[in-house]
Amino acid sequence: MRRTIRTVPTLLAGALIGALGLSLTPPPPPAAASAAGATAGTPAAVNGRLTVCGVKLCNQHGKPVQLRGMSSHGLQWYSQCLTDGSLDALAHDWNADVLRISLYVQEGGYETDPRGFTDRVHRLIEKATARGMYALVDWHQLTPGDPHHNLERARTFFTEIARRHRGKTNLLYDIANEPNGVSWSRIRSYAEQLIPVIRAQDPDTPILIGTHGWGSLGVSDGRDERDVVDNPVRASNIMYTFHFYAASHGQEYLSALDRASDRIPVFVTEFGTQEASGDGPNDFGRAQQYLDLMARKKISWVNWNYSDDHRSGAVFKPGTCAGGGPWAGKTSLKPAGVWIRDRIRTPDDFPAN
Ligand code: IDC
Repeated sequence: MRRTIRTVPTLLAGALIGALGLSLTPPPPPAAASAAGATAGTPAAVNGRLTVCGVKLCNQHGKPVQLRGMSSHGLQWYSQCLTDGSLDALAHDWNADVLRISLYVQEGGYETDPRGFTDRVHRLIEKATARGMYALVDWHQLTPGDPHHNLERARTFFTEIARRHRGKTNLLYDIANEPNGVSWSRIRSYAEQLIPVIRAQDPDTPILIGTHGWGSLGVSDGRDERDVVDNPVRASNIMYTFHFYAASHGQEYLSALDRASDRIPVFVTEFGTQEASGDGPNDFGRAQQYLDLMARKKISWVNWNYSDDHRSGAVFKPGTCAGGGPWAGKTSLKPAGVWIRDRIRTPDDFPAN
């Protein structure tokens, strides 16, 4: 059986939970995967439906888990990097638990072709499901930064996604990538309008909410996590997102993540080992500090990004996607790709505590 999501304590409990998961409650095979019979022992099969438990994310047995995986680049630009071969590599060579499906709303994304982009997301959810990964559907609003700008579009999009996929146990919804230029209270009001729309279709899938200051818990606006702690979104089974870029965001961000994750459920839905532009030199030392913190506290994370964009944060070398790989192994990877693949593949860096 392949190694999957890390639970507490690490190896023994992982094996035990895996065994329990398979013997007591065999997960129903997802429709798309049953033909291939490929899902037994995968992260999504072993851990099943995820639920927010206190400040953690728990599997179907109530054990805190940490998901690790990759974000796509914008679907409007880099769909060619999301092939059957590349997703096989992500699931079976990288051993990723989760694929974040990054649906830009502007910049040539969803708003230009709602039908076409919604169908692309449907297909990618099925591909992640067939490979036993969690599918994190990312409503990638960015410019403008006020999520209310896209509220009607989000209602339409998530209503269809939630209705179509509500029978699945491997989904997560991220309803606002990086709100910016707006107060926390404005984001909160957006979340409180959209969440009931999603819950009406699918009452159980965890919902992730972007925080102010580009997902910095307010830090980049000179604020901090207390805005959220003092005024949480009035809904259950939700988490708040935090984003960082290690070469740009140092101790102040790290401390905010550490403090916040003691008080509210936090999911790092995007980070890079380089600068906030997604480019420039990597700071692997600083990035490892974040990873150590997230391992210790079972904070799930997703790295930006699984494409061959020229920037240093895109894991593949330019030309890889047009050339159809090679996807597995290290030959096609930039330094950030080699580094992050190692950290997704390896078991817990930290002993249980
Ligand atoms: C970048 C992309 C780049 C694109 C730009 C604007 O790499 O190709 O032109 O967005 O859309 C984020 C955002 C993410 C950014 C990334 C790197 O969520 O969309 O991608 N980043 O700048 N937040 C911090 C960094």
